[in-house]
Amino acid sequence: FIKSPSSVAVLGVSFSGGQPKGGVDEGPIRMIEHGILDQIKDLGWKVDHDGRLDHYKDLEPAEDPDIGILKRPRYVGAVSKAVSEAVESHARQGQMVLTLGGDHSIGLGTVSGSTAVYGEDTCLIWVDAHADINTPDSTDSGNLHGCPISWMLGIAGKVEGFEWVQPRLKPSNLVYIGLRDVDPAEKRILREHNIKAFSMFEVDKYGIGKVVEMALDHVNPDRTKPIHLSFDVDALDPSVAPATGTPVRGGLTFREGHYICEAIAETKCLVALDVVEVNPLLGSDEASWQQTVKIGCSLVRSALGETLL
Ligand code: 6HN
Ligand code: MN
Ligand code: MN
Ligand code: MN
Repeated sequence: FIKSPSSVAVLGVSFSGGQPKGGVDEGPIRMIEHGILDQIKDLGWKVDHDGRLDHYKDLEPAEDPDIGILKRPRYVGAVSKAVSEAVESHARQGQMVLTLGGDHSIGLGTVSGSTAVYGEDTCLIWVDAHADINTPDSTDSGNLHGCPISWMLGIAGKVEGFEWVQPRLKPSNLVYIGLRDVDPAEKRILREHNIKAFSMFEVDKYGIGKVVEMALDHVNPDRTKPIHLSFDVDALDPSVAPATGTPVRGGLTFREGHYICEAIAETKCLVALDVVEVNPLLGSDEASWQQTVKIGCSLVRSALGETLL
């Protein structure tokens, strides 16, 4: 893979079907209005964005009845398939791929696109309050943004809409940072598959510098493999990023969140970045959603090489 690509493709995925709250589909447009495209250009990147936000409305099935308790399974499956194809085609051209979400169900698409190109070397760093590894059988909510990783690992079983998925992610190439709201069934899955996770407990115990170093040592000891970073803004403390659908107290500080992105940028191994779950319709007032949009943009800049000095 190209260690320092010069061009970044930006995908705006205006999708909220993986969870019940409206507004998360407005994350991409608000980040673009805040100037993220020019900010990336100012960092020296060539930006490939066609000005289109993909709502994938044409992929919405006329009827999409629940399967068990799974909500909008065919729509979520079809959108992730389209996202996967888009990410794959940009990555094949040697571009960095930045995906602005949208709810985290689209992570199935972005990561599938990366693994299609980079194969089983692909490392996935999932920064989140949640593990998003429920299977269709284990989910209590039926919200598919809580399930994408189970498909990547091939433990989800057969569900209509997801026949296209090729599970190409090795459990040993996955690492989490920021966890603090993990369902009992998810804890069992993490243990069963020996998946490395740094919860807020480890962040407090070792400090973020050590945690990121240990996370990288686990998935990418020689810093030679391509990294996909999927950043759910609810990993940040709700005082830092309030406008998100499933906030959980006790999260990452502003600096800890940015440090993760800066340290990954420093490896020069980043090939794809997702910033998801920014919901401008949530948050108590105008200032709180604007703050969240702004942080989404600054996380992107940090991951794409903005430094403090
Ligand atoms: N996210 N574990 C819960 C569920 O519904 O399965 C929460 C999932 C949250 C997902 O924030 O991307
Ligand atoms: Mn394009
Ligand atoms: Mn998530
Ligand atoms: Mn989350």
